[in-house]
Amino acid sequence: MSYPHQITSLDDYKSTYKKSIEDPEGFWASVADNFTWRKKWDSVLNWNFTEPKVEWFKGAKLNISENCLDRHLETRGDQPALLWEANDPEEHHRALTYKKLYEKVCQFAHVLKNNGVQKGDRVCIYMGMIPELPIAVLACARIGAIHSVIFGGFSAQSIADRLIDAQAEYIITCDGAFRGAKDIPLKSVIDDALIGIRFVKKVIVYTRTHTPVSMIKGRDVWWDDEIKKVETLGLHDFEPEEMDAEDPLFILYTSGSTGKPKGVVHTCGGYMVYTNYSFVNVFQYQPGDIHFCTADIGWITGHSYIVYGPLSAGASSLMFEGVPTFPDASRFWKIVDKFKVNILYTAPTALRSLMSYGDAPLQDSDLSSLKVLGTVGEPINEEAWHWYDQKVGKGKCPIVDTWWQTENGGILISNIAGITPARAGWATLPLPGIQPVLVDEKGIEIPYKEGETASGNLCIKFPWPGILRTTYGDHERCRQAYFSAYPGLYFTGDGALRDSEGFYRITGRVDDVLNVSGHRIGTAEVENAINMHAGVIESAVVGYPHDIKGQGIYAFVIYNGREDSDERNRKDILATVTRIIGAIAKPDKIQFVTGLPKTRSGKIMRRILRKIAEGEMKNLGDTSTLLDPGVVEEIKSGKL
Ligand code: 6R9
Repeated sequence: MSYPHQITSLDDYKSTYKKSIEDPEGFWASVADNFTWRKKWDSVLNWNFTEPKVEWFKGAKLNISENCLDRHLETRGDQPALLWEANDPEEHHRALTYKKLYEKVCQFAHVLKNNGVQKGDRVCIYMGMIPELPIAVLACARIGAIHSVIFGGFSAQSIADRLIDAQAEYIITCDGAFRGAKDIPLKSVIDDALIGIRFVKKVIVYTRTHTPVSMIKGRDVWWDDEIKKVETLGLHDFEPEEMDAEDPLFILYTSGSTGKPKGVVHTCGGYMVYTNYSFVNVFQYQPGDIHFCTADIGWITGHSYIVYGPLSAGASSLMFEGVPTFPDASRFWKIVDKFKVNILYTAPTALRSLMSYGDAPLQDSDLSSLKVLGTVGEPINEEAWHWYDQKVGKGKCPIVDTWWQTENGGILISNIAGITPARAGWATLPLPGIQPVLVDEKGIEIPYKEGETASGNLCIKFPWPGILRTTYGDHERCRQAYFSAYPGLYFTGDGALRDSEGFYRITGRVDDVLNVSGHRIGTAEVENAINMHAGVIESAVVGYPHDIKGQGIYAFVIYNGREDSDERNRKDILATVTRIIGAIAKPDKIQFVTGLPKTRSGKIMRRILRKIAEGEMKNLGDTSTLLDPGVVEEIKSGKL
C-alpha cells in the first residue's frame, strides 16, 4: 500500500467513514500522523459553529512547504514534482524534479526576504500559469507570508479591491501571460490597479512574454535580477519558518450573494491534511502517476489539486499554461498522450465545449495512459458525463464527480475512483469526516432514512480540517454568510437531492450566486458593475441555462443614457463590466426595460426575472404582491 490512509475497498470506505464520524478526533489525528510536524498538537479539534471558531491541531508547528518539498527529497528527489506544458505546443515543456523545485522555492524565499517580506505579510500573486506561480506560492508558504493569488482574468479594479481588503504590500506578477491566441499584459494591469494605492512596497516581475513594461524605480524589481543576487551568494537552502497549525496560509477571494468578494482564509495545518487526504483518496493516486488538473491556480481547485494536495503527496503534477481549444480542440488529448497522463481533472464546461467539436479532435489520440477522470466546479449533465466516459475514458476509467467549494479547502462529496460507485450527474457519497445534512426551508434537518429520497438545502454539521476559518478582516461576515442561515450548521449555498442509498446530487446554488463556466460570480457584483455605467439607472442580473457555460448571465437594465443604438449601449455596458470585474463577468444577454418587478417594499423579485430569462413565461407564480404588475408584461414582450 502506497499511502497509509488510502482507502482500498468499498468495505474499507464504509468502515473508515464510520470511524471518522464516531471518533473524528482520533481519525484525523491518525491521518495527521503521516506528515512532518516540528511539534505535535496539544489538541486535535476545538470548535463551535456559533462564533464560529474552528481550530485543528492547535499548538502544532509545521511548514507546509517542508511537507511538499523537503520530506520528499530523500525518497523522490529525482522524480518530477511539476511538469509544465506551454501555451505554444512548439515551446519546449519543462519538468522540475523535487530537488529542483526545492532549490527554486528556497531561492525565491530568499528573494522575498531580501525584498522585505515578513511572516504574516500578505503577498498578492497575479501571474499566468507558469511554474514560477507555484514557486512563488510555495516560497510565500516557506517564509510564512500569506499568499493571495488573483486569477489572471480579473481587472485592475478587482485587483485594487483585493489589495486593499488584504492590505497586501507585496505583489508578484509577470510582464504578461500567454493564453490561447491572446497575450495578457499583466504588469500593465497591475500598474493600473496601483494608481492611487500607496501602501504597496514591492512588485516583483517575472519575464514571460517580453511585452514592454514600465518599471517604477524603488518599487518594481525583476525576478531574474533578484534570483541572480541570491545565486551569486550560493544560497540554495532556506530554513522553513515554523508556523502554528492555525496560522493563515492563504487568502482566496470568492463571490458570495452580497457585495464584494470575500477573502476566504485557510490555515497551514488543517488545509494541508485535508488536501492531501482528499487527493490520495478521491483520485486513488499511485506513486509515479501523472496527475493533470486543468484548473488555473487562481482558483481553489488549482491551489488544492495542482499545488498542495499533489506535492504534499510527492506526486507528479502537470500544469498547462494555455486553453483547451488552442491551437485547436485536440490540445488536451495531445497533452495526455505527450505526458502519459494517468489522472485528468477538469470542468464540465471544458468538456461541453470540446464535445461541440465532435469526435475528430480525439481521433489521433491514444489516451490509453488514462486511469481516472474527474470533474469539478458545476453539475455535470449526463450527456457530457457519457461523452467523457466513452470518448475520453474509453469506458474503462472511473469518473469522479467532485463537489466542493473555495471555503471547503478540498473535495467534500465525491465517489472514490474505482472504489465507491459512480453515477452520472451524482457527486454520490461524502468523504470520511464529512457529515452532510439536508434542511428544509424552515431549517429543519431532513434525516436520512434508508429507502427514502429527499431534497433540500445542503449543510455540513461537523467541521473537517479544510473548512475556512474566517473571511479576512471581517469575521462577522463569515458568520453571516455561512453560519447564520441555519444555526449550528455550515450552509453551502447549494441545493441537493439525496436518494434512497444516501447518494447526493448537487442541483446548483440556491442563493444569488451564478456559476458561469464553473466560475462563481455574484449577481450583486455584476449589477454593481453595470450600474457604474453612466447611462444606467438600475439593473437586475439572473442566471439562465447555457449549453456550454452551464449558466449564462442575463441582465435587465433600465437605461437613460445618450440616445444611441441599443447595440452601442450594450457594448458600452460590456466594456464597463470588463473594466470593473473582468471579462468573465460579461452578461451574455442584456435586455433594456423601463421598470423592474419590485415588491411594495422595493425588493426586486428575481424569481420572476429568472423565469423570464429561462423562457418560462407562463408559469411566473404569484405576481400580486408587485408594486406594478404591468412591468412584467412589458419585460415578457421584449424578451431577447
Ligand atoms: C471547487 C469549486 C463552488 C460551487 C459550489 C457548487 C459548484 C462545484 C460541483 C458543483 C455540482 C460539482 N460546484 N463542484 N456543483 N457538482 N461537482 O468549484 O469551488 O469556485 O468556490 O465553487 O461550485 O455550486 O457551491 P468554487
